[in-house]
Amino acid sequence: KLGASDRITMKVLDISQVPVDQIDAALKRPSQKSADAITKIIVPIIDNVRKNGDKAVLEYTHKFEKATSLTSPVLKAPFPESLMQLPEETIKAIDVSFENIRKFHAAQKEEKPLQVETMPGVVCSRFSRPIEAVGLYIPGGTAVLPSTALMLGVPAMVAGCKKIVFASPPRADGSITPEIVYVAHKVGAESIVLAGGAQAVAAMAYGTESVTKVDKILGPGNQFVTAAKMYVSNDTNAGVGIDMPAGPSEVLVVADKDANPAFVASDLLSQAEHGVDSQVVLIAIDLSDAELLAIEDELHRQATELPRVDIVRGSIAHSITVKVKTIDEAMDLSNKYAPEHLILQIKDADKVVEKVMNAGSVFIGEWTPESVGDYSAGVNHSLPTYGYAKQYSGVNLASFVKHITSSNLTAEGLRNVGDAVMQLAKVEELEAHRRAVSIRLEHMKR
Ligand code: HSO
Ligand code: ZN
Repeated sequence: KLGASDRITMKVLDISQVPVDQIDAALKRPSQKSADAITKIIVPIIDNVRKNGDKAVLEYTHKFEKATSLTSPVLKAPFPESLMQLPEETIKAIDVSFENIRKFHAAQKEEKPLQVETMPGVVCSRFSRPIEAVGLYIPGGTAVLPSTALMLGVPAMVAGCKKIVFASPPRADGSITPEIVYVAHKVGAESIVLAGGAQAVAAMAYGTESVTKVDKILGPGNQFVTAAKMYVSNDTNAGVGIDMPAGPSEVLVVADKDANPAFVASDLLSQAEHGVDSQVVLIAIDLSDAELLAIEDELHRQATELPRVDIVRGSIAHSITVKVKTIDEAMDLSNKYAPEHLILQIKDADKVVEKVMNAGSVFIGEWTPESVGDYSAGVNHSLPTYGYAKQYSGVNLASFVKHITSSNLTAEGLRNVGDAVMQLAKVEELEAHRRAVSIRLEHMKR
């Protein structure tokens, strides 16, 4: 029998009773290890991979993944059928999800270049081109995540990236999860780097004898992966971009009297089971004590039934419920928190979407659990965490392309805009700039 202290429950704060700074403090993300400490660990690894290539990558994989039988850090396409043997149901699930993700990301394609005539004869355009080589990091750790392979691989394929490189830590026997190999095959990946952590990031950033150098590295990972991504993206010798800083996964659920307590609890828990550092927040709008208790009871009951209950205990320990009176109070808090996932289990949820200012992805209404978006609806699950939803978008088609602009002027166009250019060049005292226009205007008069 469980004692009261074993009850899995979130701390409750009422905004009408607690000062704002206390609410803010409670909504702080669990703190991360100091950047300095992480950098000290990753820099030697990155340097070693950069200098010694495959040999260094293999050493780390032998050491950290215990995959001592591996003799090459890369698995090249075509991937043998034997490495993607899967149950029929799994193939079907991957195929359905693949197709929905493909459709939603294909719809983000800009059919034709954007073109605007800003003045008569002055035409400005913008067009996009795929990033040639992308490195997609699929984390290992406590769960295998073939869904992340889909979320990164499908848009890369739709965008038309020529070289798609996967990286994922192998299992101790040196193999890679067959689901990930199957997804790599479906998106046309050229190779899978059998490594994790900073060593995988470094291998893709600089290239090795067998790892293809990429132009951009995307995908979530632990603090070492994130720090390594930041580090290589700051190294002009690498010439590599990254998607966004990543932190532990999180969800914020807004629920009112209409919400089904079992649904609310299930959504909180599906995020809480990701890792002990995950954070879940419930904003309860005008719930009576009995209504809130119904959610808390459900949370405890469902949590104790989960195989990952121990992880859930960890994440629920730093998660909170905030009681508010109105939708506006709820949305103000949510926008301040800027959750990776925002779930609206409220009456007329679709009408509240216009109040959403900061969030990675929104799940609207009682029939939309976050897990549909995690896997199969078609939206991307690689999203900004840690409050970065204030300035970053989640992974989308644009993450895999560059936008290039062009200008095209006629003689009339140059006559129309030339004075402005020459005057500003004068102000900046850049005479060659001014002359590039004046020489042409004089030429026209001849
Ligand atoms: N909720 C996670 C994605 C995920 N869930 C993968 C299950 N598998 C971060 O958005
Ligand atoms: Zn998830």
